[in-house]
Amino acid sequence: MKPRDRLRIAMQKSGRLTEPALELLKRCGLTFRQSRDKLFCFGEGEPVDLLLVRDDDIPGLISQGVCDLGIVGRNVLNEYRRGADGDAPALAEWRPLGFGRCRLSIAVPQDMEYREPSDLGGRRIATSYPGLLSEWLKVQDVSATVVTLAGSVEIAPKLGTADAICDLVQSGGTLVANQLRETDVLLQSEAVLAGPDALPADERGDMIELLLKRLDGVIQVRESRLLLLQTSRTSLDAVTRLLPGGPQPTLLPVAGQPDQLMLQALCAGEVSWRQLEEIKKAGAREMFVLPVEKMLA
Ligand code: PRT
Ligand code: ZN
Repeated sequence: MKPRDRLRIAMQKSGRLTEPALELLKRCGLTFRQSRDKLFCFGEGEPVDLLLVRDDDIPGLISQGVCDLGIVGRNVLNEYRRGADGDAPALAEWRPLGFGRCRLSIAVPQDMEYREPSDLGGRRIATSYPGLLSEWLKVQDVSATVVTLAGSVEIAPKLGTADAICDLVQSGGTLVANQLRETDVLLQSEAVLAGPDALPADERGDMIELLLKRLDGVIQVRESRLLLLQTSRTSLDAVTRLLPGGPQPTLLPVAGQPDQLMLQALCAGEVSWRQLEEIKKAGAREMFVLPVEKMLA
């Protein structure tokens, strides 16, 4: 294939990952002119174009060299890797992207007795992820029949075509609605940036490196929170010990209250209500958690 001088990224045309993927690329400074057939989007500023396809096709397009990178669920990428023949170029997960989170789980009818994976022995399990399921069954040393279905996996037990299922779960609502109960998690998934195992040796390799740097910056800012709080000097140690990971906090005096301090800490992830409540118990008050818009160290 003749070398391309523009980078091509495959992403889902229409589905759960489409909007957040476009938003992420936009934050990386990439904007696109949508073409009429909406399969190919030409990149306006940078030499980076998009191919909009079904998510299941993304790993194959990278493997064949039609695209240089792809944004796809880890579930789809790993399933492809299990099924890919040995001659196909290996694919790598370059970055986790922090959206499209879900898990691939085993679920059984609520009235089925289930304590451990060996209870699946001799049963039929419906899934759209035969590669990942077979691998898990092997690790668990369980012999079961894998029934591969393209969709509507959750109704298989009711239809009598399977005894259990292995499917993606997010809120768990679909399982409850189908009288199923989640028993084992095979894979924690989210959208990832996928690419070939090694960077191309031409200009596209340089472009990918540049994109990865921007992506890292965007992800770092997106996941950062600024925590502001007030504490007495005597509670300072106890409060500081509970702060979520991040660089050393900054301490500021509070006008007219010499025993009080204002603390400012950059946290490397969500700060949960529970964490806030713990920090408050340790002596903090006037707490604020703020998103970080931009950061230049
Ligand atoms: O047309 P195309 O093939 O591109 O789209 P698709 O229908 O295959 O994919 P889509 O848009 O449904 O999902 C794309 C990706 O989003 C998946 O590969 C996952 O990586 C990720 N994702 C995150 C999910 C979910 N959450 C999710 N909840 N994909 C599917 N689901 C389904 C699941 O299959 C089940 O039917 O939602 C149901 C469970 O949801 P809860 O909230 O009821 O538990
Ligand atoms: Zn799909």
